[in-house]
Amino acid sequence: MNTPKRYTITAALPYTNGPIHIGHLAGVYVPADIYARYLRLTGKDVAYICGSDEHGVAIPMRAKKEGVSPQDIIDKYHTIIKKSFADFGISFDNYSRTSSKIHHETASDFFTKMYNDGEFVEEVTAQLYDAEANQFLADRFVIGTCPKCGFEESYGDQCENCGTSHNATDLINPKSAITGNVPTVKETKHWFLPLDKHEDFLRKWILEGHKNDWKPNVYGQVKSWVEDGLRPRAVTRDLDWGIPVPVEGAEGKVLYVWFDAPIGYISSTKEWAAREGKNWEDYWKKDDTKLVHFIGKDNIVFHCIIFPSMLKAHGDYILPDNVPANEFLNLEGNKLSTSKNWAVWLHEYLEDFPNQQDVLRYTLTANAPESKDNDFTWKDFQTKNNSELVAIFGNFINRVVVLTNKYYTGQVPLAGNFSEVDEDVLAAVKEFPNVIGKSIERYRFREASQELMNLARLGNKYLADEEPWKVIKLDEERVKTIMYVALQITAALAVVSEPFLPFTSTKLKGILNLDENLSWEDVTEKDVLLPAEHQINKGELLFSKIEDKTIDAQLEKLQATKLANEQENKVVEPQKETVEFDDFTKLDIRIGTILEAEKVAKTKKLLKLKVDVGIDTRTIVSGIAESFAPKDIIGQQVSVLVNLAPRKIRGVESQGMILMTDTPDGKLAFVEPEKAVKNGQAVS
Ligand code: B3M
Ligand code: ZN
Repeated sequence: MNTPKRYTITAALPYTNGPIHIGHLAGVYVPADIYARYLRLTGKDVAYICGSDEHGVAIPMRAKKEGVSPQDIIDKYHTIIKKSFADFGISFDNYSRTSSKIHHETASDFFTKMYNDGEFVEEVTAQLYDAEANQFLADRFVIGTCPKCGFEESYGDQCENCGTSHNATDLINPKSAITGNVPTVKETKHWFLPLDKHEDFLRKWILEGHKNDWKPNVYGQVKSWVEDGLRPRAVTRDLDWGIPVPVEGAEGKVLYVWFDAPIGYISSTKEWAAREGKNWEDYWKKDDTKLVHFIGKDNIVFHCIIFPSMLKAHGDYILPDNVPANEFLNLEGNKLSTSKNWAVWLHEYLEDFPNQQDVLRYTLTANAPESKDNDFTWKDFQTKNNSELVAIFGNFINRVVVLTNKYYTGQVPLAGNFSEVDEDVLAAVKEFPNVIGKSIERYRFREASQELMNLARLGNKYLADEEPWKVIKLDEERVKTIMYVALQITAALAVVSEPFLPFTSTKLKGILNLDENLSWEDVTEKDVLLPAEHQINKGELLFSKIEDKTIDAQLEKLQATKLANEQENKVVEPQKETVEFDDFTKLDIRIGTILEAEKVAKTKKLLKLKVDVGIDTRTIVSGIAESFAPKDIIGQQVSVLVNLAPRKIRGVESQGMILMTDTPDGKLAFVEPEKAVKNGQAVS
C-alpha cells in the first residue's frame, strides 16, 4: 500500500477465563506493542486497540465449575488482565470489553446489516444435542476426533492440534464435554456465513495479493484451507451466554463468539474515538488506513478467512494489510496450558520481579516464536538478563554516566577533532533507526531487538577500544571527545530502545536529562543529541544481575505444578488377566501387627519386620524404608499375604508380604482395617 495516513493495530482480545501468560505476551501483545510504540515514535497516527473477549464458551463452563455466574468470571479476569497489561507497559490506546453496551450494539448492527443484505443462509439442520444437559453441543461443549488430523480431543469449532476450523457435526466420535454422553441430534435453525461464496475474493486478495508480504506460516495455512474448499459456517448458537441474535424467530440464540469478538476491535475503536474526539470511521473505513491484526497461530482462520469475509460482505470496511501471526511459545519444553497451570502468569511475574518488566519483554522478543514454536526457559531468561541487558546495555550506560560525572561533574564535554573511528561510530549510530525500523516494519521483532543490542555493543566496543580511563592520564582533551561520542550513543539508545524497553528508556532519558520529545528520525537526522555543556544526572542501575536462587525458585514452582498434574493424571493401570475364583481363594491374606522394625543393612529401601499374624510371629522383609521410619510403625496393623512361599531377600528369609498402596504424593501407605481387629483376621 502507499504510505498510510494512519494505523489501526489490533491485538487479539484475550478470553476472560484466565489470566495472561508469557505465551500470550510473546505471541501477540509484546510484538504489537513494539510496533505501536515504534510507529508513534516515528510520528504516525496510531490506534492500538484491544479488549476482553467475554463471550467465549469456556467462560460459562468455568463459571459452572466454580459455582459462580459467568459475569463473576468475566469481571474477575477482565480486572486482572487489564491491570497486568497496564503494569507491564502494554500501551493500548484503548482496552475495552465485549460485554459493553457499545459492543453489543455494534455487533448487533453488523449482523443486522448483513442479514438485511441477504448475506446469510438460514437453515434448519440437525445439530449435536445433550439431552441430559438439555443443551445443544457446539464449540467447546463437544469434543471428538478431528476429521482432518485425527487428534482425539478436537473442539466442535476448531482443532487445537492442526488449527482447522470445522462444524461440530464433522467430529468423529463426538462426546459432550458437560456430561460425557454421546450426543443425539436435534433440529435447530441457524444462520450461516456462506464462506464458499467468498472463496474467489479470498483467493484474489490473499493467495494472489499477499503472496510475498504475508508470513509464510500464515499464507500457507490460508492457502491450504482455501484449497480444501470452504463451506458455510454457522454464526449463531443455541446458548444463553452471548449477544442475542437480533432477528425475529431467534429467541434463545446468540451470536457465535467468533462472529462478535473481532467486531470488538471496531467497538473498542469507537470507544476510544469518542473519548479522544476522533472519528472512528477513519480508522476502519478509509483506504489510506493500514489495518494490522496481531494474533497467535490458532486464530489465523478467523482473522484471515472468516472476519475478512464478514468485512467484505458488510461492505463498508477496509481489510487487514497484514496478519503477522506468531507460532507458539512453550515453557521449559512443554506446551503452555491455562487449565494445567503450566505457565508463567503475568500478574505473578510482576509480583516476583518488581520493576523488571523490560527483562521479560526483552527475553520474549529476543526469543519470539516468529517462524517456529520456541521454548521459554528460566535459564535463558537469566542469561539474556545477565549477559546482554546487564553486561552489554547496562554496563555501557553505566560506564559513560559514571565517567561523565567523575570527569566533568555531569556536563557533556566539548568535543575536539573527531578521529576516523569517531566519525565511523557516529555515522554507524545514525544508521540504527533505519535498520531497526525496517525489521519492525517487516514484523521481524527478534531481529530488531538484536540490532538494538548491537547498538549497545557498538558503544561498549568503542569504550573498550578507546579506553578513556587510561587516556585521561595522558591526554585530557582526547578524553573529552571520546566521552562526547559515547554520550551521543547513550542518547541514541535512550530513544531507539523505547519500543522494546519502555521502562528502561524512560529511566535512561531521566538519567541523561534528555528531551522527552526526541523522535526516531532525530537520531538519524540530528548531528547532536546531547550538546556540550548539557547537564546529565547521577547514574542509577538500569538492570541488575539475576541470581541462581531466584531462577531456582521459579523452577521449583514449576516442578510443584508438574507433580500436582502428574498425580491428577496418573493413569490407573489396566486390569490384569482374570483369575478363577479357586485361584483367588488360594491367597491367604491376614491382618497382622508390626512388633519390631529395623533397617536391612546396606539397603535404602528394605525394612526387616517382626509381624504377629495371629498364626505366629514371623519375619517379613518389606520395601517400605523410604516411606516409613522403623520407630513410627511399631503397633501398626497391616494386611499380610501369609502363604507366599518364603524367599531370601538380602540374606534374610521373608515369610510373607505386606500389602501396600501408593498415595498421591508418591509415598506408600498400608492397607489397614478401619478399626483395630484381631491379628489373624482374614481379608477376603
Ligand atoms: N479470544 C483469543 C484466543 O483464541 C481469542 C481471540 C479473539 S480475537 C477477536 O485465545
Ligand atoms: Zn486437527
